[in-house]
Amino acid sequence: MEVRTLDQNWKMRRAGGEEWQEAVVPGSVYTDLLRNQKMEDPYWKDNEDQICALMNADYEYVCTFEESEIDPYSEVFLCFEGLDTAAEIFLNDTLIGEACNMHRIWEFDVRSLLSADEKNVLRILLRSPLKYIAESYKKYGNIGNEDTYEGFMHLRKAHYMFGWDWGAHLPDAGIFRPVRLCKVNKGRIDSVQISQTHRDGRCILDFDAEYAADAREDCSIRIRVTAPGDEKEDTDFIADDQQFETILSPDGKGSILIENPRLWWVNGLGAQPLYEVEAVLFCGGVQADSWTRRIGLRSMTMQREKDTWGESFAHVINGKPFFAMGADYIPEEHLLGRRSPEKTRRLLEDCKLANFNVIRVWGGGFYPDDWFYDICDELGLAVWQDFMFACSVYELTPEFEENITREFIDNVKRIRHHACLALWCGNNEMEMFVDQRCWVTKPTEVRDYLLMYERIIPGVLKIHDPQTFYWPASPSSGGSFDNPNDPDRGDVHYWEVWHGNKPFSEYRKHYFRYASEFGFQSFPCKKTIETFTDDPRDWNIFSYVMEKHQRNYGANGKIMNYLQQTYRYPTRFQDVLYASQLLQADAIRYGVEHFRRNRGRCMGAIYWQLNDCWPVISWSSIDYCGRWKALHYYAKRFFAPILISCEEQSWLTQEANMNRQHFEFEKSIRLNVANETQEDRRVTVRWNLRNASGESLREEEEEVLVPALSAVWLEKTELPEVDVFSQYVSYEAWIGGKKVSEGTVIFSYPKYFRYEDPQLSLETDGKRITVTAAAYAKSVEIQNEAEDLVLSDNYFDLNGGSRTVEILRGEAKGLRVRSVYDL
Ligand code: BMA
Repeated sequence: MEVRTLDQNWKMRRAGGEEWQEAVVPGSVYTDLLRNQKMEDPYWKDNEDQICALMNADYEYVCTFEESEIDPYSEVFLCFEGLDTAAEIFLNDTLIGEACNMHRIWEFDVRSLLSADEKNVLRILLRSPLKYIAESYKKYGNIGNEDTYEGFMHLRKAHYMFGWDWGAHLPDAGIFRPVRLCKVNKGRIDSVQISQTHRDGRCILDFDAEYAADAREDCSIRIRVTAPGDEKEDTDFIADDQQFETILSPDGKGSILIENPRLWWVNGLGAQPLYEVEAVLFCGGVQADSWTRRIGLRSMTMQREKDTWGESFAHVINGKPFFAMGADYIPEEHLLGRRSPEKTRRLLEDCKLANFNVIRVWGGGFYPDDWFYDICDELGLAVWQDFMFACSVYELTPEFEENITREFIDNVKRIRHHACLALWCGNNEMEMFVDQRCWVTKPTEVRDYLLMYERIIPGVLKIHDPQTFYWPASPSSGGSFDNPNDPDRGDVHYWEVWHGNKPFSEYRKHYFRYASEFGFQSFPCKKTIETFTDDPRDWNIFSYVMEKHQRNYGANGKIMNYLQQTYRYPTRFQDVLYASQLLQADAIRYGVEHFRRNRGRCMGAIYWQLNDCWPVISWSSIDYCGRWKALHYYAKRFFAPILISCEEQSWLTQEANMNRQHFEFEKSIRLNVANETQEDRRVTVRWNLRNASGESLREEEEEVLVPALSAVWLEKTELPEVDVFSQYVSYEAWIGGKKVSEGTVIFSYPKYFRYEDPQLSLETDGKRITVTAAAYAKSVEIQNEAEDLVLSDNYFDLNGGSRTVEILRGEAKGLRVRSVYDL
């Protein structure tokens, strides 16, 4: 098949308008308007409102192209890999088709319409998404979350584009993925399904090719699998460029046996070797088409076994259950034309830097681009993939069913071969949602739910991807409204901390099997705020602009409420931002360390949320501009392969009220070392009781054997005499003379602790920065003028003395440093 990408000679305009603008395809209406200066920056102050209104109009795109060679081809079609969303497509003034689902791949036969003599004109009319959902709302009503425009669920367009509790109302539209002109010569490979069987150190690859040919009897498909080149760190490797070949049977089936396969592992458990699979279709001895993908040799599923607590829920790779460490991923942009592989790579590399091994693609966005999965394959990030349904009830009309079934097939076929694909999940929070609505729910709502997520999707997967684990919803306990958010089975979304206003010590009261959502908000840093307002009067968290960029109603006040529980009242805007980030980081650390200490019972900590799609106040650990919040550095530490953590009993954990009779609370520590690697580790655990200057008052040391993939508790130590205002405990884990993990713990609230002035100072040679403290310094932040530094570590505690960190990104210009002492 000959494929030509139509990415030149595009223009666009508001439908029926006079003036044509230059357009970039793939891209989007908003990015074209912005580039042509027909629109203001949608993220600036409250520009969003007027920019949203632009989507009350229809837009048209036109492309002219020449195509002289048509006759020799048996089939010629146009393939749209992503059309957002309601569109009519015309070629040379003839309507060739309509599209109404941004998640689908659309193909239209155009052989008879193409002209070989004259220029061809391709015209795409994009219908207003706002009008579309308003009309559907009139017809079907609305059952869904209130942050999003009415009727959003009736259009197969990423829901967040119509608003979310972290998303603006910016329903961009456009041709957001490539348009291709495809000419078939005798035959075409649609796709190849590859299944793997691992037994006795061998891997059998089974192939099932879907292909079309003018004369099947003259055709054959050759499969060639090429092993990856040698990598220094992998000593098991046998030979360079090993190749395996087979010819498929006429019905497209065949197998290859790979002895000594180099297994693909998630980050932290091993390497990510990727094998190339190439299928070539020969028709009449001539190459007619080819299809190439990269795969990883591995088995990956979920373990669900009855046990003393209920039923386990854990990822298993190559037979090894592992603890899931990561975050929930939302779309990276509101302006779809601004997506790029480079941005995604940087975000995902930052996940790897923070020791992630899993990422959950949340169901209210769109199925990510191919490059997302390619990068996850390379980095060893296992993907929990939701189907795109979230927080609403859908009308399962026959047309809707047909539309979503095509969507499932397109995406399953597009994504299934990826090594990183850990599981498919039916939807986000729908089972819980319908379950909670039981008393108002129409019987059809329950029926449609069951049809969509427990019949239609499993039916598609049975045919197109039977090897990947399917989970009906997130959260779920296995489906059919059987207590979907059960803490003892399946995955849990836990929101009592934050939405329920419970203190973050509350995490320790729960022992979920797999927490797939729990989160805490913070403000982004000042430079990111300056991307949406430069007016100093807005630099107050209760200003109109700051509340416009906060989509969880009233939540800037919620941050303040949590802040008063922990820190002293920060009077400067800059300090509020810093304190809010520490609060968020500590909240999530509290949860994750507790979950990892209880490894075995709990097997996953996926926090809400990784990223942002515009500059906003949210639960993200990396903001829209790519800047790391304190949480991302904390994640790097609390997701470390070897983690030492402390379950302390303190004033904070017991929420003791000092103004009541019998004001007393336990003061103790209980250390734990978690080992999320495949090797047993001999760990030296050291802890010190220290005064506020950082001087040691008591030192204890212990050797502990921490078996691979386990967490080991040390004995509890009571510290009844500790002065909660001026003494603290530091703890460290050492392996072979190297400190691998550490932390500190106090026994009151940070706001009551009498920090001494650590007189922090910095030195740098441009590549590294050394920070020195004269006393105990908590959550030391090093920042540059541009606030875009990425360091090997930041927001860490110092027991006095110095620490040198590496600069991974950004320039050591205008450096400054602060710690909790400064609040
Ligand atoms: C969960 C998610 C999102 C939401 C987040 C924060 O429920 O599934 O829908 O943005 O919480 O409220």
